[in-house]
Amino acid sequence: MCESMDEVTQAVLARNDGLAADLRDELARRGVSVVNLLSSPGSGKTELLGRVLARAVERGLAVAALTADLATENDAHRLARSGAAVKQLLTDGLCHLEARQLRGHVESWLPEDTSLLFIENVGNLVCPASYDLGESLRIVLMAVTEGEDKPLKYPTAFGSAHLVVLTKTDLAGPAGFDEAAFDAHVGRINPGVEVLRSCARTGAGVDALLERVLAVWDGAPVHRPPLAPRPHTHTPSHSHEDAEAGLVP
Ligand SMILES: Nc1nc2c(ncn2[C@@H]2O[C@H](COP(=O)(O)OP(=O)(O)OP(=O)(O)O)[C@@H](O)[C@H]2O)c(=O)[nH]1
Ligand SMILES: [Mg+2]
Repeated sequence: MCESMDEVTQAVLARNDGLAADLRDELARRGVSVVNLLSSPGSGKTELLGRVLARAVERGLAVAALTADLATENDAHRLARSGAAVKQLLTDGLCHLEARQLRGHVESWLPEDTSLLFIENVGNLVCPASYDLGESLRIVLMAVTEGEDKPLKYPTAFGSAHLVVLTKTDLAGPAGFDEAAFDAHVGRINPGVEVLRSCARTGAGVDALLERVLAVWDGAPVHRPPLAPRPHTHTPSHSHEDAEAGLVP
């Protein structure tokens, strides 16, 4: 039977949802909370996460981080300076992480005593938004230099966030960033979601972010919108080469 591209995509996403649900159960059994960080490339995920991990290590918390990249191990080297357990996950060109990629690392690498696992997703505000990774908290970051209209342009990502973090606030003035418009846009896409402000250069917002994550870990209620509808139709687990070769209908 010849399936349409949309049917193939829906099947891949449904399979990922099933694996993510299993992973969530397994992580809960081990007492691990997962925080999934999503943003476009260069928004400051690694810089901010490095600071959050360092604070967590100072406080004696058992934290770990998996960072995903298409091609380099740069971010793992940066994050490892925090003293936390860190691993690079290479996606070999795939634009997002899937639950199946995570499962092996959770089984083979994640230190037994880990309480909090941070995942830095591939820098991309489109594809990663459609993939549940079994996370307890999904954080979507955006830098002031990206423009206040981005929540409206990327509704799947912003609509599925449990928490939004505005980064690089030191550059808000030079960038002419309109904070009121940004807040209004976030509120339109994801009513009631909390927005934190941060600046990795000064450390502003680092403690607030860690407290927010720890509150969820302690079972505090979090604003949890359902995952937004998935307009994204890019074929996920099949490679572009497969599609080009006509292997995917
Ligand atoms: N001025 C300023 N620059 C920052 C801040 N946070 C990060 N940067 C810079 O922004 C650039 C990108 O930061 P990264 O942390 O690598 O961004 P990323 O989101 O991890 O990027 P990818 O992993 O490639 O998606 C780097 O040059 C950082 O030094 C900040 O708060 N203020
Ligand atoms: Mg990074």
